[in-house]
Amino acid sequence: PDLMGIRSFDHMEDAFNPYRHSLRNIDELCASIVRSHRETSQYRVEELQALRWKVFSREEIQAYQSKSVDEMWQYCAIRLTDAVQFVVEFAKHIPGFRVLSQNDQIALLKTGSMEVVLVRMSHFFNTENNTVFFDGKFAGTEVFKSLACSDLIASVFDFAHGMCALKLTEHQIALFTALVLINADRPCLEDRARVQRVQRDLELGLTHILHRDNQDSLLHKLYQRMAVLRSLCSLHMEKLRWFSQRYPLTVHSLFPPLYKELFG
Ligand code: CLR
Repeated sequence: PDLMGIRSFDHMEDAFNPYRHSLRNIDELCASIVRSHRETSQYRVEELQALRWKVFSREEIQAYQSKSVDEMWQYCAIRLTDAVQFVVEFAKHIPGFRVLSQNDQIALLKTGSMEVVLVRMSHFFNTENNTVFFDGKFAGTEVFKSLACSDLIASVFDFAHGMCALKLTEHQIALFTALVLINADRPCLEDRARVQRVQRDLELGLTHILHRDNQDSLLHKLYQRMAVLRSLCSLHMEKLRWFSQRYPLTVHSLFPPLYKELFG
């Protein structure tokens, strides 16, 4: 009977423990993701804040506008690839990402890295004059005119504007971008069940953070943003296909290998 008593006590502890255990784990998971996000943000919030009103002059804008299509594409592809590299670093530090197979890690990065860059863009965006931090100063859509894809640029700027309106905290952005990356619905996954388990933990983490911040209603809005992201990225791929048909040599010999590997 004594043993039984201990066992049933154990059992009660067990029934209690998964909850306490998972809560502690989720706190740890969130903390670790926030840390990775911070360490892989290209600029600090204060740095960017200080540069907020540094915009390109008319002459500088004209210089960007008179670049050739392929020169400007190459230039932007390099800037984007830099940003993607930080996202890859971020991914590598997400506890659940490391345990996935190499194949699945690459599959997730192929579809998710650009989406994360676009979410991160909101930190580099000034809604008061609709400009984004690019090449050392803040640039409006007109700076990207020579890319010849004004619809994509307008949509990307709209998206950034919408993200800014949500006024997410650094913690919320960190969890949201981790969730954008680790998504079991992506194509070409080997071990979908495993990705799903990691995704669930991240969803718990995001829900937990939003609840703690008294902003449960944001969850729905964030899922809506995910759908918009998906369409933006297919537009990006479409533009890249269009561009590489016209300038195959530029893409082949001048684009960063990582850009081609992920999007080509
Ligand atoms: C996003 C957040 C990153 C830093 C960063 C670097 C490059 C920026 C990017 C941000 C936002 C989008 C951006 C990009 C360079 C070019 C690209 C401004 C701020 C624009 C939208 C042009 C895209 C052109 C493609 C069609 C090649 O941490």
